[in-house]
Amino acid sequence: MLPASPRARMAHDITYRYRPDPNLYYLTGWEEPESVAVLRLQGDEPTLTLFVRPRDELAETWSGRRLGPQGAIENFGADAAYPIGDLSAKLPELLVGVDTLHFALGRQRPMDDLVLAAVEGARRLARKERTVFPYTIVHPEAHLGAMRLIKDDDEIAALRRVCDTTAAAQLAAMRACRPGMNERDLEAELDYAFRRHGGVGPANPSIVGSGVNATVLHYDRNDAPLRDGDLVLVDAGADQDHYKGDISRTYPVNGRFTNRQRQVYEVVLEAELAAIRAVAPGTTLGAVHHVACRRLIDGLMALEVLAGDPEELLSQSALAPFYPHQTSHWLGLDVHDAAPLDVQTADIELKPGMVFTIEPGLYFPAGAEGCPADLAGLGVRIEDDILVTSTGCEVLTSAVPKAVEEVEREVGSGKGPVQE
Ligand SMILES: [Mn+2]
Repeated sequence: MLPASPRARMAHDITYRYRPDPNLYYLTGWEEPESVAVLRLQGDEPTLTLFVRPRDELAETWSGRRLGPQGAIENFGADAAYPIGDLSAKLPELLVGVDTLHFALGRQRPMDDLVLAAVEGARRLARKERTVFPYTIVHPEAHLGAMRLIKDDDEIAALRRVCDTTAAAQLAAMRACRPGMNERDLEAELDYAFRRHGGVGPANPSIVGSGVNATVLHYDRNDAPLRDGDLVLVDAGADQDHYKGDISRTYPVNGRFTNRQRQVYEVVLEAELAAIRAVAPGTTLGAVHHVACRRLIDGLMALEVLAGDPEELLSQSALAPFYPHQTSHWLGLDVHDAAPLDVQTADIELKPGMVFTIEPGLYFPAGAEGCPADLAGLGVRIEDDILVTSTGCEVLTSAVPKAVEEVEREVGSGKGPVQE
C-alpha cells in the first residue's frame, strides 16, 4: 500500500508544485496527489486498486483536470478504483487473506491511524472467513530499495536526459560567469537552462557558493557578489521526467586559477578521476570512497597540510576536517536514491545498471583549526553521475569540462547573463 505524498505548503494556503512519491510513481506511474495505491495478489494475478480524487468540476477549475475513479480504470489501467473518501471503508476487505502489509509507518500520522484501524477491521473479518490478516507490517523500501537500485533501460534513458539537461545548465552558468555578477545570477542561468531543456526545475536548492561560501556544504543563500580572484562552487541538478541529476563544478570567477587554487583543485580532480577509474562490477562504494580519500590524503601531504603515514592518517580520520562527507550517493527518482535497508550503502556490491555520484571535495573554512593561512576560505568539489556497466562505468555528465585548461577556456566565454 503506497499513499501519495502530501502537498508541501509553501505559504499559508499556497503549495509547492506537486512532486509524486517516488515509490508510488516507480510501481504505478500514478502522479496525482491525495491518492493511495493498493497492489495485491488475487490468486496469482497482481491487481492494482487505486483510491483517487473524485471528479469535481469546481475544484478542477482551480487546480486542473483529475482522472477520477472511472478514468483511473478506463484510461490508466487500474483493476479497480474508488474515491479516496472510501479508503477507510474499503481497506479492511482488501487486507483480508493477506499476511504481510508493505506500508511505511510513521510518514503521515493520519494515514498510520487509518491503516492500523483497517488491520484491526481485517482481523475481525478474517476470523469470520477463517483466513489470515496482515500480522506483519514491512517497510516498502525493504524490497523497493533493492529494486530501485538497479535501473532498467527506460530509467537509464531518463537519467541520460536529466544528466544532459544538468550538464547543459552547468555549462551555461560556467560560460556566463564574470566578476561583478552575483551568485544568484549563476543560479538564474541554471534555472533557465533546466526549464529550457525540458526539466521541471532544480531537483533540490542549487548551491552557488563563491569564496568562503564554498566551504559551507549545503550553502543555498546564493546572494553574494562574485569577486575577482575567488573560486565559485556550483552544485546543482535538474528534475526531469521524475529523475534527478547532480553535478558539481568549481571554477575561478575570473577564468584563471591562482597557483594555490589550482593546486587544491588538481588534488580534488585527481581523487575524482581515480575514484571513477575504480568503479566496476564487483567492487563497492566503500572501496571507491577509500580510493578517493587516499588520493585526497596524498594531496594534502603534498600541500603540506598533513604529515605522516597516509594509511595511518586515513584510519585516524585526519581527512575529516577537510573532507567531512561521503564520496557517493545513489541517484534516480530521488537525489539521494533508495537502497536496500538491510545492507550499508558502502558494502553493496556494484552491478551494471546502478547509478550514483562521485563527488570528492576539499574545504578549508576561514579560521578553522589546522588550516594553513594561504588555504583559508577555499572550497572545491567536483561531482559527476556514474552508471555502472558490464565492463566498468560510464560518466553520464562528461559534457561539463573539469580539466584545468578546459575550465579556464569555458569560464566567461559566453555572452554573459541572460539579457533583459
Ligand atoms: Mn551529490
